[in-house]
Amino acid sequence: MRARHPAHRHPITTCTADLNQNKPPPPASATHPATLFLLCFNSPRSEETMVAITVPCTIDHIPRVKCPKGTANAAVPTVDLSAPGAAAAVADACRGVGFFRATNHGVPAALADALEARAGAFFAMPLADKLEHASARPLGYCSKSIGSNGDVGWLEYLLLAVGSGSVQASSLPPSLRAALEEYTAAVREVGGRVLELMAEALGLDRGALRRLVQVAGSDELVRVNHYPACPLASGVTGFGEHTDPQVVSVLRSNRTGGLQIMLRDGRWVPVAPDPDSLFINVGDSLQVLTNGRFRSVKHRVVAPDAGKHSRLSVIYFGGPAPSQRIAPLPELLRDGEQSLYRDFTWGEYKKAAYKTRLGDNRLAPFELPAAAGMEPSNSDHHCGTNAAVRAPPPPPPHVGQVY
Ligand SMILES: O=C(O)CCC(=O)C(=O)O
Repeated sequence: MRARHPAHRHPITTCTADLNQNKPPPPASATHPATLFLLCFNSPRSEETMVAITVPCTIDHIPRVKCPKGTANAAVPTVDLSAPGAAAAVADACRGVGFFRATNHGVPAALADALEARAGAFFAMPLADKLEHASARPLGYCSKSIGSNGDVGWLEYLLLAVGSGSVQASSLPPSLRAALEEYTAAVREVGGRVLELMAEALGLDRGALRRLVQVAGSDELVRVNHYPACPLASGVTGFGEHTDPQVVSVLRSNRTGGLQIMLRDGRWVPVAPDPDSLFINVGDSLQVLTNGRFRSVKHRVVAPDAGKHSRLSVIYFGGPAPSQRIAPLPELLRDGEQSLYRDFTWGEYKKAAYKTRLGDNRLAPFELPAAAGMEPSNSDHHCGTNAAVRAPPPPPPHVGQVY
């Protein structure tokens, strides 16, 4: 269980605001954040604001991150995917932050714009209509609950399977489904190309990583997140800190910020929104496949404050087939290099991940003693004024020059 600073935690026991309509809460709640109770985004009838959330839950605040101007942007590497040195630049970013901005990715802006418009229209529908798409948990529509272990955030989302390249969303409005399919196919291609660049930089067969996540039966997902402006308080958690368990994630957002990543020294930095770029995350599985050479990145999202535009993000997650063994690729291991992880399959990892909280270090149970000290612990540490800046963890053995 994550340690939470009480000042950053709000028990949620009463519902006062509607996710769609951003109606303000009663003044009493607004002036006494510790008694902000029962956060309710939607009622079954969207025009009403009263709700019933029967299970008590909490929502966190994300402390304000203060970074000198320019520092945040400088912390996020940019890779021009069409440039000759792209493979080396991708690998550098993955060994460092585990995250980068990809430019010249080739996804037409019109596809992203169309999806943004269709998704916006979907999330503007009354809750009752959206809930018609909520029956296939964990897939489908969901409001504010993330996973099944009590994590909540100020968002609603669609989580869909991408089967053999096409989005499994037969019940969605046809225009949204078509926009999602077109966009996802294009972004999936970018994910595949990025995996090829990574493989090239690691000295592997060019298709070695791509084949793991883009084969029949692989576990690919697309998630569309909608974070409305939060009228209850400032700095409310939209999506709590976590790493992505898959191999690779490809994210795009609209012009509303909120995404933050954790650097290797433990500092959090905001990621400036850039709808023209895609953002690539290294996932836990890629960390294991590379025996720690590439590092999965912890990230989180702050919901927009009252009066701001909603944030809309779309993420393609490239995960392997359930039976795929996740272990360091033998071609990467140097003489005498030990695996930092015990073997597992993607199916086992996913099952284990579903039992954890969002912010838990899900790889910890799979780490072998050689990995001890490599992974920053999962305790709270924040950047800026509330930062406890850590020294970078020691590199795993033989990671000096990967390529
Ligand atoms: O909305 C974002 O920018 C990130 C969301 C995220 O981390 C996720 O959906 O896993």
